[in-house]
Amino acid sequence: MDVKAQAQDFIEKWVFEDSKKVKIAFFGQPGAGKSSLINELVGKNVTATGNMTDTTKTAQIIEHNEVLFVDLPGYDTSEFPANKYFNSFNPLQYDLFVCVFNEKLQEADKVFFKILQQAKRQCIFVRNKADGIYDNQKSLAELQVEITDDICWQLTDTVKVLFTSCKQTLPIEQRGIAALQEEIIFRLEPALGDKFLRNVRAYSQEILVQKKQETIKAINKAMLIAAGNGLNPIFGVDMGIDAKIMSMMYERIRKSFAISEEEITKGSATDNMLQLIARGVKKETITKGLKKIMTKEMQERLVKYIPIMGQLVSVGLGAGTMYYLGVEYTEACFAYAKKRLETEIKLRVQ
Ligand SMILES: Nc1nc2c(ncn2[C@@H]2O[C@H](COP(=O)(O)OP(=O)(O)OP(=O)(O)O)[C@@H](O)[C@H]2O)c(=O)[nH]1
Ligand SMILES: [Mg+2]
Repeated sequence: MDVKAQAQDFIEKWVFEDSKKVKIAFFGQPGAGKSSLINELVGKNVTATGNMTDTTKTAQIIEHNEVLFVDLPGYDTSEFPANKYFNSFNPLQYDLFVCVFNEKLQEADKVFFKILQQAKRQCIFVRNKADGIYDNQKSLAELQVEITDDICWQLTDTVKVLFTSCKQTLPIEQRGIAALQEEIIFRLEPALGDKFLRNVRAYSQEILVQKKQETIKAINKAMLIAAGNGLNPIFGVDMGIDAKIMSMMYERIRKSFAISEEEITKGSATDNMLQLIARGVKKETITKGLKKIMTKEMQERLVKYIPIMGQLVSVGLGAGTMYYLGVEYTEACFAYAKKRLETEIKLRVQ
C-alpha cells in the first residue's frame, strides 16, 4: 500500500472508532424531567422539554455526537403490555439505564428494574426536581436520606439515589448534574465511559481534568492505530493528508471541551490561548503550522517526546509530531475551558 492509501485507511479506522455510540436509556414517569436532564448532561438543547412527547408510542432517540440517548416508553402500559415490550424495543441493547422519577416510583418502573437486575444491567436512580424538596421541619440532607430509604424499601434492594435539578437559576454545584455525569462514567465500561465523558459538558473542575486525561489517552490511541497501519513517517509526505488528519484531531479535541468555532473567531485576538486554538480550525493555518514544525530544529526538539510514548518508539517522528501537536492543543483547550468554567460559576453565583 502506498502512503496515501495507508493514510486513508487510518482515517477510516479512526472514524469508525468514533462512530460506535454509547447508548443510554432513560425511563420513568412522564414529566419527571428526562428530556431536561439529557439537555443538562450535554449542555445544550438537544431535545424538546415541557410538552407531552410521544414517548407513550415510540422510543425517542436523541443523538449527540458519540452518545445516543433513548427515551423509552413506559413499561407495561396499554400500548405496550409487558409481553410486547421487549419485542418492540429490545431494551437490553442499551449500555446503561437511568430511571428518573419525581414524586414517586411507578409500579411498572419497579418491575422493569427487576428485569434489568436479572439481566445484570446497570441502572441509576435519579430523583429530579430536587429544587422542590422542602420541609420546614427537616434539613435537606435528612429529606434525601428519607427519600433514599423509601426507594430502597420499595425496590426491596439497596440502591444509590442521585438528586438533581434542571433549574438553571440555581448555582451549578447545587444541581447534582456533575455527580450524575460521574456516576454514569463510573457505571459504564471504561471505553464507553471515556466516550461519554468526551461528549458531555463540564460543570466541575474534576470533569474538566478527566476530559483532558481522556483526550490525551485518545490521541495516544490514534497513534497506535497509525502505528498498526504502518503509517510512518506520514508527516511531510503529503501536506494535504497531514492537514486532514490534524484537522480531524483538532476538531475532536475542541469538541471534547465544547469549544465552538464561533466562540474562537469572535474571541479576543490578543488572547494567546484562543490564538493557538484558532490555528487548528483552518486548513491553511494547520498546513502552515505543520511546515514550521517540520524544520530540522523542531524535529530535534520532538525527539525528547519519544520516550514518553513508550511502546510507540517505533512509530517514529511522524506520529511523534502528531502526538506533540495534539497534547499542545489539548493543553490550550483545557486552559481555555477552565477559564470559561470559572467565569461561568462566578456569573451564576452573583
Ligand atoms: N422545578 C423544576 N422543574 C423541572 C426540572 N426538570 C424539569 N422540569 C420541568 O418539568 C417539565 C417536564 O420536563 P421534561 O424534561 O419535558 O420531562 P420528561 O420526563 O421528558 O417528560 P415526557 O417526555 O413527557 O415523558 C418541564 O416543564 C421542565 O421545565 C427540575 O429539576 N426542577
Ligand atoms: Mg421527554
